[in-house]
Amino acid sequence: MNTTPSGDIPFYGVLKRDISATMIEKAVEEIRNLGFTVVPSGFSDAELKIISERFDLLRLEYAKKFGESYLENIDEHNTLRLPLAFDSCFLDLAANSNVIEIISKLIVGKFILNQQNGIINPAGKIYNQGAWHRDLPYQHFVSSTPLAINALFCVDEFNLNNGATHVLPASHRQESFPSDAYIIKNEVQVKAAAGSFILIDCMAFHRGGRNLSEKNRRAVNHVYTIPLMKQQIDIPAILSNMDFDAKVKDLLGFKYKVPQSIEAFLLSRELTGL
Ligand SMILES: O=C(O)CCC(=O)C(=O)O
Repeated sequence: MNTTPSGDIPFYGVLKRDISATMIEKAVEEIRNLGFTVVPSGFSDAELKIISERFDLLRLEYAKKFGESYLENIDEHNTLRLPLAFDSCFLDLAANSNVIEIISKLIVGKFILNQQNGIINPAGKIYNQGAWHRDLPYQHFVSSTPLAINALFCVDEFNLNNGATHVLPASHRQESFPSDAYIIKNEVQVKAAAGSFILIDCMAFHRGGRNLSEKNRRAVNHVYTIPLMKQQIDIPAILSNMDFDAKVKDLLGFKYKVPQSIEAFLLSRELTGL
């Protein structure tokens, strides 16, 4: 009989074994197998307070810029598109070192930030993320390694009362959306502290829960994908007159802009070898 190094899990007949010692490795193992996990962001309480305040300020600024009733008419009133374009504190979320380290172990090769959205699960109201979906919607394939990962930053605590995210474990490993009975039996609701990230393989089915509390439940989602997938909004174009270090530029997709001509394509080959 064999046992783990700590000696408490007996097994036999095992030739292959996954070993996860660090927080990062444990998170990677859970996402690979179950399709989701929760990790701390490492932000201090003071930093969290700033993010929370800036989120509320941005919501006001955003509604003023795009028009509250227009946003409501197109069901965009509970979503803030690309917050990092308005306030650099949201870039710190997108570039969080725990998230980046985990994703770099999951997605083989390069990855980029595909999208960032401030999301509000409104108290006592219908939520536009409240129906089951994949973050690569309309897709029904199974891949041996993840092509896209969602990192959902909890600005507020996620609990059973305010609509913590429902996830269907291991559903990134099956092509079709399962039956009602299967979902009801197997779904789990993911509780998470304010300041943590819920990481979900984008092919795992999930949905926001019903917010039964009296306060809106705020979060910032990030989808990271292989560069082959187009960004939701052209991030390099929006941020073209801002300066970032090389790593952040790569993450934001500056290297992967669609060349506007054959000459531009050839130049990008010359510069990046891609
Ligand atoms: O708000 C939630 O709990 C889920 C969010 C979600 O479904 C998404 O970001 O794709």
